[in-house]
Amino acid sequence: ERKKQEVTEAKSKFSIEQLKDSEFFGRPTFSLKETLKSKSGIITEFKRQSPSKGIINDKVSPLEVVSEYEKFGASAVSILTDKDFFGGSFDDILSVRNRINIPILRKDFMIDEYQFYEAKAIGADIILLIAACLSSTQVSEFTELAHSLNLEVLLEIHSEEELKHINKNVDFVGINNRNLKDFKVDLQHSVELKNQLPEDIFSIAESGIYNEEDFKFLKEKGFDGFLMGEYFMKNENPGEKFGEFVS
Ligand code: IGP
Repeated sequence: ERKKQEVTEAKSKFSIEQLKDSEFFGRPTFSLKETLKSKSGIITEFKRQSPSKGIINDKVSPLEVVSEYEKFGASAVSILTDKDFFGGSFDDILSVRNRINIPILRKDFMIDEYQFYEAKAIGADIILLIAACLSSTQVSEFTELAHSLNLEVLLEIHSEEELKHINKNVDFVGINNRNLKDFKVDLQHSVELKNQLPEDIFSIAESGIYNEEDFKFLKEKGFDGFLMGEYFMKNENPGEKFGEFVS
């Protein structure tokens, strides 16, 4: 509901035609399918705050953090654009787009076609679809729209029920280790879900990876990628922390 209102307000400011005229709209995008294999496999996140943790880090700028993430081998960076829950903004992506050469995931709650044009206009390469917020029809329609804009699609699931939302067109399936209702993290549950995925689809383990053991465990279980935010962001220098993690 809150998101719907936000989108309605945004639409009244810029039309889709205006978004199409923006500087980044026609740029060639970067592909996470490529960088997942050629780099660390980790999608590092820039996140100032979250509903479960409150303020995580409000002292660092997106540019200083994501440049270091890139330098130490991130396959992509995830940047929150949701303001109310996560303290993010479009500027967080706009201010770094021209400065890094790896894919950017626009992390937000996608509920309306308009947001895909926005994502493209601010310079994103990948968008997130959260199965829990969408119908199967919406997932396939939004996937088609994203692809028509050269955006890759990460579909996030958390339950067995949501496996039904997967269609062969989505580029990556993310399994959220954190339950968005009670914020509990359960890696074992994610592994069980992963074992039920179609074999040829890229799998990303998301959230609650707080140490090397968690990471190794998930890697051994065959995940192709890993989305990590807080573990790095809670440090004074998140980029450096990531550098230590991968070294
Ligand atoms: C990162 P963490 O626990 O490493 O900070 O998690 C990322 O997975 C998490 O921010 C996330 C998220 C989401 C945020 C996963 N899915 C959906 C907002 C909406």
